[in-house]
Amino acid sequence: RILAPERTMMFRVVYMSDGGEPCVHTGYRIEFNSALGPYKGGLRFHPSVNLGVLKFLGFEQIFKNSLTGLNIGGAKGGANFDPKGKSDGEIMRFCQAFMLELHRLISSNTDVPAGDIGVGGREIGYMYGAYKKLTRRFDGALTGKGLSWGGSLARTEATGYGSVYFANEMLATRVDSLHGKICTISGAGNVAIYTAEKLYQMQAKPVTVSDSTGFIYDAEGIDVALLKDIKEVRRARIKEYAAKRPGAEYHEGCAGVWTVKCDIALPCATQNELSLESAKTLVKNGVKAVGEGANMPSTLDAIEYLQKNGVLFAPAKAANAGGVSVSALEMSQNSERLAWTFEEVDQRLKRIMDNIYAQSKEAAEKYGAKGNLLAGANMAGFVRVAQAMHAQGWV
Ligand code: NDP
Ligand code: 2IT
Repeated sequence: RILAPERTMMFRVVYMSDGGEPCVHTGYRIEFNSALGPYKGGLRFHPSVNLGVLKFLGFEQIFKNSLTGLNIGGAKGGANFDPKGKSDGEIMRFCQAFMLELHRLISSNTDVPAGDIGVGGREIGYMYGAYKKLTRRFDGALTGKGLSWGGSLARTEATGYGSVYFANEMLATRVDSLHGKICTISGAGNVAIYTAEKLYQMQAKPVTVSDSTGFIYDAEGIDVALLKDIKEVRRARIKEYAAKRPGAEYHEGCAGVWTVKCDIALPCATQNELSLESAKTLVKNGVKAVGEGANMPSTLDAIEYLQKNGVLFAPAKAANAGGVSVSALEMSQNSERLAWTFEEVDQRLKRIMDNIYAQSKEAAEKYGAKGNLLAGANMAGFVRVAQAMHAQGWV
């Protein structure tokens, strides 16, 4: 029962390009499991989006959301739309066209989408505006909203910050910490940026970022303000980073990021980006821990190799659960029509991440996989969903 999504929706999305042409895309929403709460999970806009990709993401989301301990079910959606190179007007028209269908499926108590690859604050804004117009409702039907219209402080930072909190907890089991560690990060989007920011706060040094065309190596440490300006303000390619920062190197090819020597590797771009070959290189270079910021970035054989070689491994559904956790905190704030301070949300995020770590560790011990956080996170997440499904009958 848990393997089959409760509901799978596919719909046509047509918007007008700046040249006046109709552009046709496929939109999706997979409402996978509602045992623990309203369907919850992000929307991905990327040319690679198809039913298979969204099903794996939605399936992962069920157990991730369970681990948060909050009342959220699992879902994922998106479209095979490429935001790269599109004008602001084209993005707005696409988001509005997407919501012409999606508004029928969502609301604060049924299904609550958020961002993922290619969907950030700008896209959520355009989608929320269209949702409001179509439904006459100002409710928490989307998370990741702007701060003046129902968004939560610390949602933008949450996934990256949370994955760093998780990594620090994991290192503590070896009486170690992030202090003084050299870290490599892949990706240069939302998760990568706030992973880098939090690493500095923990006295670690991020030295790489990447996008789908290449990677930056900055031995001095990634300049987060410059990275934000390039990615969040100007929406440019990371190649520009090297042009603006003396001493930084740009290399073609994103997989090369794992050849840079580091203590801790944090894949924060996309699925299957860290292969067995990359895992071997990391181990050869003395990596101590790998923390997954992205969803399923490491291939299964890479994970096995890392674990067999004594590398601490933080699995995605546990390590990157900070984003959806703060989304659920945004839903709470919307329900009570109040906004909490940054410190309050951040403290709750830290407590949730510490709890996810503890649950994953304990479940691994309880079910005979001591030290294996991947198995522990899967089992701890599964048990809560399975118990709720049993209690609610065969529906
Ligand atoms: P963004 O769109 O902000 O950034 C994505 C980054 O990953 C970009 O640098 C992009 O490069 C790179 N990337 C995307 N696809 C590929 C690819 N096929 N090969 C190489 N690089 C690629 O997305 P997010 O930072 O939000 O998401 C990153 C990952 O984190 C995803 O796996 C997502 O599912 C996961 N995640 C996100 C959460 C969130 O709250 N946003 C929460 C939990 C997990 P380019 O610009 O060249 O495409
Ligand atoms: O993969 C994920 O957890 C997300 N993209 C965030 C989902 C959410 O609802 O905040």
